[in-house]
Amino acid sequence: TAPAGRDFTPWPDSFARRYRERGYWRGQTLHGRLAEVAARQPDRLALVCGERRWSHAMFDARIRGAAAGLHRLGIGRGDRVVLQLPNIAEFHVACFALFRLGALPVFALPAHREAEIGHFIKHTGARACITVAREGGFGHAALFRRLQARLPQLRDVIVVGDAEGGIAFDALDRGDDVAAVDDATAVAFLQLSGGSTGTPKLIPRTHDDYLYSLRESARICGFDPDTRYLCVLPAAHNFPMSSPGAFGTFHAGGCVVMARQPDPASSFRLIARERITATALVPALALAWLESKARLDADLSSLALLQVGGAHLPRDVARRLMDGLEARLQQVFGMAEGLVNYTRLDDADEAIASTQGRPISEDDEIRIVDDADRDVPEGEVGHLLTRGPYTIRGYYRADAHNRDAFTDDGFYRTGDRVRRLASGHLVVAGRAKDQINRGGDKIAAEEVESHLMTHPAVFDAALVAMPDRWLGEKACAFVVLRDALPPRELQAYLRGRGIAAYKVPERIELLEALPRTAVGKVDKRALRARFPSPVFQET
Ligand code: J2J
Repeated sequence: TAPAGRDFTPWPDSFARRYRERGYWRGQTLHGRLAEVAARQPDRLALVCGERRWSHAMFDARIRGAAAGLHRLGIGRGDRVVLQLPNIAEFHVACFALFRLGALPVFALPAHREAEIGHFIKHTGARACITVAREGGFGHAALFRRLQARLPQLRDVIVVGDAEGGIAFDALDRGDDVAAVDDATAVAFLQLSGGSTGTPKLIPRTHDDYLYSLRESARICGFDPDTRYLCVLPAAHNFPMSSPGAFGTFHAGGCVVMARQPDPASSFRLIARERITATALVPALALAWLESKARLDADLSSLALLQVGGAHLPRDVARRLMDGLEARLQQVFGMAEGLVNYTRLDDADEAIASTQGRPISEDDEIRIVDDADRDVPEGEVGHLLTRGPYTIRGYYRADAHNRDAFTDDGFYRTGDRVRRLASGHLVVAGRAKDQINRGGDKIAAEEVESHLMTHPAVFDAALVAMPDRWLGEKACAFVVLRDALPPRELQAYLRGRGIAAYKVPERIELLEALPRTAVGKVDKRALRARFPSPVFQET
């Protein structure tokens, strides 16, 4: 069946014209910028991965080689290619090689399994994927081969490292240079949304808009050729990719160090060895850093900037990070759909500890509204709507959903509840969308509920967030059963359906019936009220 909906919703002409006039959109592509940096400073270090150390010239050569090889496989302009890779250098080689060809990486997270990956392939009509044979004991290439049997449109399974008989990514690096596709107005890739719907939505980002957000992010965060950025969150996530992340580091001519293991001790070793200057963490990981014994004898003196974002950072944890680490703390409140807010490096300590920053751009339009889309009085909490030079106007092939997710005049409904201070800084006060933020990993309640409902013994199910000391939130499923069943079996059932492990609820509570509101909807507020403390508390 043909996917319903438009691939890309353009900005209206008047907006596009303004964004160009103001110099936000400059007609340069992501790969074009990288090639420019490589030409200007070929010998500076660009990428460190394990024992491999590549200069910008070597990185550029590998990108060109991979692009030539992918081209020979027939991959070209407009093709979608699912990327599922751990934090290794090839992640970036593959990205920029696909950009050069005008092909679109579809960014999957390493935790995704049959259900998510199968959906990405079907929904985008992907004709190839790039992955590894195995990581953390899981066979990724085998997963794609199983899916290929069902979805023959997936022609090529390309494998980094030991290809196990598949197409070896490393062997692509041969052949003549292929001319780069240089259309900065084109969609560069499909990014994953946190989502709150039954199936994950994909986010089309253009070269023009993404490059603008990278460039400004790098400036705000003071990235320059001396920046050494540690990529410890999954590289495919928008935060370590673009805020300013790895792409912002490349843009600034700095060096990205890939952390394949996310545990604090491994990161501390890399920080000391590579003299890391900046990194990005989710609050759960920042807390793990604080509590890690390895911190006491680690040399973290090079770390000048510690960014924390992706989920609510409690004020007391922010204060402990400021006291316990020499690095400047920065809160980042962003979303793959666009809008990113940063506390500024020269903000007062209290603003850094207790706000989630202010937008990148003067042209990031912010509205804070009530349930009827009327502006709330200044300083009060409301729904955050936004529109701007790097915020999408529509999801990929999702016309029906887009009518709800955007206002008629193009504002994106973030689903976040915020208030704004006189300084323009935003404070995230809660969430209206039906999502669980499990330590930065977003779980769409509806998605897991529909998987639960396919079990013959399940009559009704509702997923809500419950408080967790480490992750901030975890998922709890309230389930009404038709036939007796140990809750543990439902968790095993969900895993068997092939959904990412982080989406499997840690707790399952059996009920006689779900509480309902006057209009007959499941009363999730009542379900959440069963937990002793609220999950999300503005501090
Ligand atoms: C509270 N909630 C937050 C914060 C994100 C930079 C940083 C993060 C993301 C990201 C990103 C939060 N406090 N500091 O893409 O470029 C929640 C909000 C938001 C959703 C977006 C970036 N920072 N959030 O987390 O697309 O609910 O992007 O709408 O994964 O995470 O999730 P995602």
